[in-house]
Amino acid sequence: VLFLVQGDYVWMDLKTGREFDVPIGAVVKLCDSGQIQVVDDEGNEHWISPQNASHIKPMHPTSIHGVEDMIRLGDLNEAGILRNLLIRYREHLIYVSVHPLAFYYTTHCPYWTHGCVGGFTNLNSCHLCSGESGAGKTESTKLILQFLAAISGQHSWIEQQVLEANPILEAFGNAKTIRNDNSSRFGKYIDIHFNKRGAIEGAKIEQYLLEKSRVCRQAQDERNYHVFYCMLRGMTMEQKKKLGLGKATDYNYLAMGNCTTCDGRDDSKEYANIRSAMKVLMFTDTENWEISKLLAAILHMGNLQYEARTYDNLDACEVVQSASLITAASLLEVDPQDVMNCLTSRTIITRGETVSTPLSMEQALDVRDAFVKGIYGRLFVWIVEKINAAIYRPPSQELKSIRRSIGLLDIFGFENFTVNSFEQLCINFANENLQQFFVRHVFKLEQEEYNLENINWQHIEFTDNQDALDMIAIKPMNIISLIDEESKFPKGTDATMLHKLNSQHKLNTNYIPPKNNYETQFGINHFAGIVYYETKGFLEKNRDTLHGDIIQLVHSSKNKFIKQIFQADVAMGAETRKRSPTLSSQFKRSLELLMRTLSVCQPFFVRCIKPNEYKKPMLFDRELCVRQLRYSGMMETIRIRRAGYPIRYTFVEFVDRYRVLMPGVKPAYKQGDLRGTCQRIAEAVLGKDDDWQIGKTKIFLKDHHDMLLEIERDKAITDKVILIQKVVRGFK
Ligand code: AOV
Ligand code: MG
Repeated sequence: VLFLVQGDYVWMDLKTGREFDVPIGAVVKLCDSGQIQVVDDEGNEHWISPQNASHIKPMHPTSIHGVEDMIRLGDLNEAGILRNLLIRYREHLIYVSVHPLAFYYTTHCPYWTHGCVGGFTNLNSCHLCSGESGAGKTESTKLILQFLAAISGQHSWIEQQVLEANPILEAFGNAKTIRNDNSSRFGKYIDIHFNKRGAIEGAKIEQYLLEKSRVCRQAQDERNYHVFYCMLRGMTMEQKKKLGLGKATDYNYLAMGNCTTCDGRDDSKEYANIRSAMKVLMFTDTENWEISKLLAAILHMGNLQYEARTYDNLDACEVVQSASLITAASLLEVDPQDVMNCLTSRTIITRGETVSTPLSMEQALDVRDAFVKGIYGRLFVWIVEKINAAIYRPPSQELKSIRRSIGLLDIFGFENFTVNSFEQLCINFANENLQQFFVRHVFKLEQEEYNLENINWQHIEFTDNQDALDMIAIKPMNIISLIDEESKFPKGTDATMLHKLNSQHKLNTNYIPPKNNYETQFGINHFAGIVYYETKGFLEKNRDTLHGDIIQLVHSSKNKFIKQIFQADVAMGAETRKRSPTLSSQFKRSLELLMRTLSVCQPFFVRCIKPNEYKKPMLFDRELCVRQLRYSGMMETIRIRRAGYPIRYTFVEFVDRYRVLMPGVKPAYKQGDLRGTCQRIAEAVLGKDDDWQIGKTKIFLKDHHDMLLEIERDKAITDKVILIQKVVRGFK
């Protein structure tokens, strides 16, 4: 029988049976003649009758006002975790931690003072932000970076340069989407290098797969990359005049989503920030101007008008003579007539003869868009290289061994739109990879180690996304490889590709084939939910090639900058270009390299949870949060952490660190029976029956054991120092 008084906190389970319903916190308002009135965390009142008394349970005191470190919750279940998130969210203390396997970090960063930065371990560390689009990965990455800069305490030029790289990357690589007003449309890994005094001495940025299609196409209520709008708002009239520029609504490439402004963003102020950041990163005025010229040329290209024509019964078209054409050509420093020819016909060599065939209107538009995407994509890569040139210092041979680094990974989050295309497949594939890295690290390797060391251990069930990942990219005939194969096949179309995917995978539970022969989409059951992909345009996007006439046009340009960013393409030659790797294979390769880099670091996982789907402050959607907690594996993570032994030392490490706690114990290298010595020390300090274990090569401890050992060690060392001081004084 529950004895409750007014003001008591309880869990209330209304037993609705809905999938994402978990018990909600509530406070008792009235107890009256057997009936209890409670107010739940969302402010709703309920009367609970005596026969429903089993619907309420008392709340553990730790859940009443919340805790900073989630592992300390007494009610360590979904309801407890969810309420803790809610409390932190309401109080604007959004960060909580579950150190060290997985964590959300707090504003006070208790976690930082542990092993990660405080006492540099031998291992470099990496911090992986994950969560769906808009959850807060980029903001967290920025906070971590600022924190690292603050503790490094130098305020050096290089440190400022590392910090200022971000506004530039965001200007060119972020955009407003319906999920996030500042959505990253590329992935980045920043490796920050520290010298042996712990000061930042440089960094290196790796970028992954910018969504180029956005330059030409945006969905309703979405924008192109920020930089375009900033430029149009922030430039002087005179500069704009030189580039022939007007306002955002004048350009097809900017106005397609019917949204040229973004609430809460001041594009003109942002422009000033971008410019000053570029100065810090050593972009010269000339370079800046050249970049603006290319951006302006892109906008003018998007305004070209076409007219359909028929030549010899062939569908053809012409570019209408217009100011846009003349300005675009003059900014690209090419002949307008060449631009026209390039965009409306294609040169092919058959039987040694060069012939020019006209392009249909649709093809011509595709060629134009491909050119524009080609320019923007290469510009982005050039900008990242330019930034790296300013902030990256290769280590000298002598420094290599002592330099420490901390890597920060911020990729594009899991996405599911009404219409999803090839880009979403790549983005979600990357997230699937990251999730597997997490699962491997937290569950698989963990349990493997317990087994190898013969540790008594209760196996914990966890959801493994390996099967989905195998189907997407690992096993033979995986989805990516089939798309790739079809992209290389001259007669391949999006339809033949879908057919192959169906026949190969229709029986796989992670694959959802189209319902009928007319449907052009397939579905994948990702760890974070089912996503349907529209296959139209898949092959073209994956091939990502520019035809020879365009390269020739660039080659003929007098603009040194555009020639520079296309340098590799011009040098390549037509045949090599045709065989150059597809987008998905390049992306897959760069993800593999990334995973390899991460696997030799000590990882820290930052799990970002999105409170609501409406980009609104102070709106906590319980169901959405539970869903994210579940698919990200938070419950299992906490369970494994509670049941497991997060701290472990090899026998040598343990003996050498803690032998001060037992008089007369010799250093490890003088020990015959290391295991026995470990055991003796642990029994003496931690007690024989406490829950620590000794394996074949390591000793396994809980957090509180580690804390106790450290406190005792501190005491022992201080005592020794006092003793030595006494002895020294005694001698005097
Ligand atoms: P994302 O990086 O995870 O999405 P962001 O880090 O860009 O998401 O966060 C989205 C928005 O949420 C930000 O612009 C802020 O308005 C708000 N926000 C996130 N974290 C915080 C915070 N710590 N404090 C205050 N507001 C925050 V994407 O890049 O779309 O996957 O591709
Ligand atoms: Mg982001």
